[in-house]
Amino acid sequence: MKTVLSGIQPSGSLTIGNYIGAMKNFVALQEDYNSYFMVVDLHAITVAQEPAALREASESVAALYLAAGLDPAKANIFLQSHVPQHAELGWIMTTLVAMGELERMTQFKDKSEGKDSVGAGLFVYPALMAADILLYNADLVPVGDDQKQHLELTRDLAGRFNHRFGEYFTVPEPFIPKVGARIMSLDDGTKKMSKSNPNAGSFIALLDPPDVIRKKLSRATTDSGREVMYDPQNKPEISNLMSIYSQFSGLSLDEITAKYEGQMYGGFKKELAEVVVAGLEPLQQRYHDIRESGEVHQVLRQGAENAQAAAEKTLIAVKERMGFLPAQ
Ligand code: AQP
Repeated sequence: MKTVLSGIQPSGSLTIGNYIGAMKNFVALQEDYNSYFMVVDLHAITVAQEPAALREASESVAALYLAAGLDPAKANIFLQSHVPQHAELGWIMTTLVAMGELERMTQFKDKSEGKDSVGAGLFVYPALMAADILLYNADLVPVGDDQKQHLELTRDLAGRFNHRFGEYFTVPEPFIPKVGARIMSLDDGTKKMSKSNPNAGSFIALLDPPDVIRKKLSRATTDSGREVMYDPQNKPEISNLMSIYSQFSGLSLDEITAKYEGQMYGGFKKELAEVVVAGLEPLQQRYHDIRESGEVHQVLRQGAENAQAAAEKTLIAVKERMGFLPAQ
């Protein structure tokens, strides 16, 4: 059976972008793959996190995984920091990656832009991400479009290791959805929706109450013009709202275009809000039940135990190939 792996950072409240671009696909893929889905807390600390907020967000992301439909009987669900092999292989990957490769990463450029001081962790983040994937010899990595470049680098590092130390790592393939791989910000159709955006009006969080969702969508920026028409080049903002509509309703973009032909943006946005509210309601209900039950802790314990067993095997093989003297 092939292996799938992915993760989401507990660096804020998960957005519908994280859901559409990543989580929704995790749920579908667990049916046919040996699955590892992590809460990547070691990645989250590459930008400053307040300890209480990190703790809360880590548990919350794990509960959202379950609420969205990840099943611990089918998938290993765990926190990255509970499996120390990630940090160890991460260091090894840091020694294989070149500074120039890391300097080319657009996410690093975006996240460090305009900052007086940038942590070295943010710079070497892609080496840790490579380790996450290679530890389990994942065949497939479901991610949104923004992670494509990091995945390319992972593929290069797997090939580099195999070339220098002998074939060992599987070279992973990205799994990027055709529609919804880059949900854009509600206040700027040229920027990706991000959970750490300080303007909460720029994203819809999966746990936003219905009235907040309605307000955010009614205020969402729209392009000039009035036609509800899918044209990401010339009408990025209305096209983005149409992608969201499509993802939550199951209607195709053509069907949505036909449905709103001749109508104004206002009516479309109102109905979109109801589609999103209805789509999120069952997930929110399940989330609150899961948090109340406390079941997350047992799921994370079992997930970490399984993950550690697989990760340790890889690490032993990697260290042996690289010439580390085994502990006797
Ligand atoms: N706007 C988006 N559209 C589609 N997919 C998205 N993803 C993120 N934003 C969008 C996908 O969600 C997964 C988890 O992302 P992450 O937590 O590892 O960090 P990120 O990619 O940097 O996402 P955010 O929300 O922008 O987080 P912050 O603000 O903390 O940096 C990934 O598969 C990602 O592609």
